Amino acid sequence: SKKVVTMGEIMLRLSTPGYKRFNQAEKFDVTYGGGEANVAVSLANYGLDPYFVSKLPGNPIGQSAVNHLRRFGVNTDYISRGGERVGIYYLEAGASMRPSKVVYDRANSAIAEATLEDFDFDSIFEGAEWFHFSGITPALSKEAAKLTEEALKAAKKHNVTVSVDLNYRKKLWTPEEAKETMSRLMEYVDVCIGNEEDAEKTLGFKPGETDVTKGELELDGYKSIFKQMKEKFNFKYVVTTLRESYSASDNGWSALIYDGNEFYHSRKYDIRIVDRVGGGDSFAGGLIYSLVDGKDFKDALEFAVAASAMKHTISGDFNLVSVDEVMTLVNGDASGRVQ
Ligand code: KDG
Repeated sequence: SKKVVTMGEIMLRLSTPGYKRFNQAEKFDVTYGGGEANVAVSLANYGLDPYFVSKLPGNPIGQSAVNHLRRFGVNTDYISRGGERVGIYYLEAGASMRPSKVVYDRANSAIAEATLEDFDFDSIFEGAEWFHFSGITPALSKEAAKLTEEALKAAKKHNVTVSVDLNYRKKLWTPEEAKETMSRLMEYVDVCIGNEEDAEKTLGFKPGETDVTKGELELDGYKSIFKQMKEKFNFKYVVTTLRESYSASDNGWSALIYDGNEFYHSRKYDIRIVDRVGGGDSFAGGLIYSLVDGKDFKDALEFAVAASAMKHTISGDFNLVSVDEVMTLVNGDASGRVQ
């Protein structure tokens, strides 16, 4: 099956059970997650051969993170072992009008301190079809930004298609820092995924003032941004998910893709949120799987948005759904479809 590579940080995730606030919790639910690791798990579920590139300490917590990835079918051969610590993120699940809270404890994690000697990018990208990274990895440290850039160079040398999820994380860097690094990395990218905030904070794009007529989803704003992005960086596709809240308990979930000629807005789903963490990653996973599989970009978008709609019903960071389950939602009259 097809080799796909993702690179980033996997963290220990400690979440309060039963929607408790941090202050109330007497125990945490334990799992592992991280943007690019989550994408790799999606790809494993769809039958591809995903390799996650990272660094984790040789201690039992690092080993548990590795085991967790293996359990869900991710190849861990390129995870370098060493360093001091596994990053942690604490999650207080939100409900209704109370948003989720995330607290990071990840400074000086093994991957944030990794160096070029930890990886042999030539063998990593040998025979690979696709490389996915996100704006989280280069935000971890100067070394991690350098690593990302070297990985991208090697990927291009091996003719590997590259996708990015811009994933701006305000707790990791400022828009100025993000722009400096991310603009440089965009020259290697074929498929760019990011919402309006990501596009502004990591690349400095805003809708042109005369371009927007306040549509239902402010699609005009996206169209304006996507055109500018395509023009500046010559991406093959520019893509975003669109979240629309229309009542306290329901959310409209859809996506938009631009191929330089045409904008395609997907079907919309009415999602009930069990766990929204990893929703964006499950979207990226669905899109990458479909494009590697040779689907047309509209079908790829429909698969990706259905896959990520399903992720919202699953607790933990990982999207544990199969191609058949996603296709049932795409093809059928499964409940939750709005239009
Ligand atoms: O996309 C999900 C991620 O936000 C979550 O896994 C935590 O990797 C994480 C991050 O850096 O925010």
